[in-house]
Amino acid sequence: MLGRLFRKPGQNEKVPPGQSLTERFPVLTYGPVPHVDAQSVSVRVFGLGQPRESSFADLKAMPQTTLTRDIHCVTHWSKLETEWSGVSVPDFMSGVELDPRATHVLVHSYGGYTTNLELADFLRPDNLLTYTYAGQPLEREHGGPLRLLVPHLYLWKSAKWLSGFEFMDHEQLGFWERNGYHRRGDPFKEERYSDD
Ligand SMILES: Nc1nc2c(c(=O)[nH]1)N[C@H]1C(S)=C(S)[C@@H](COP(=O)(O)O)O[C@H]1N2
Ligand SMILES: [Mo]
Repeated sequence: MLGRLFRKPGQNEKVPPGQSLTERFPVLTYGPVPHVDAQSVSVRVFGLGQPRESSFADLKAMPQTTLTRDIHCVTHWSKLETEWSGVSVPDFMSGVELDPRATHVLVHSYGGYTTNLELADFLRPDNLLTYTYAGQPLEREHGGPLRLLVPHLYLWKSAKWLSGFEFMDHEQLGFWERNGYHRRGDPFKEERYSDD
């Protein structure tokens, strides 16, 4: 409610504070873009969870979900109503037995990128292992063939070129979180940097 009072006239309430809308889809990648082909992609579950490896074909055989969600990048752009398809994290995890001590996950990507999530932020039906953007196969620079989408947090949590989920009983910071970004990254709370 306070947000409403302080919002600039005409500002869309779907746009978090400090963000501007873009129609474009900027690419933000640290380091080189890895080459991953759909035939060899594999998503590993390891750490405090029953080990499992899922191929692209395995993912296609799971229930499929299409979602339209707003995305928010910490570099101040937001894009409304983007459409993604793939497997929701709860559907992906329905066959995985987690150790009851697991409280956090470290998401891994081909190329070495990582990002951390609390289990409650991970196990949401809005989170997708996604390979289709706007009805088209996900472009390589946007994480194709497979990326994670975590639309309720800043986009650095949406790991491109997804390779695995490592479950842990403590928080281990990922790449950007070790380099000054906030451990959680809620755009509506402006959790941009670790001292926010
Ligand atoms: N593997 C990997 N995933 C990544 C990144 C990266 O550098 N490597 N950058 C993150 C950041 S900081 C952002 S803002 C988004 C950008 O996604 P986009 O390039 O599709 O816009 O991807 C996130 N996922
Ligand atoms: Mo980012």
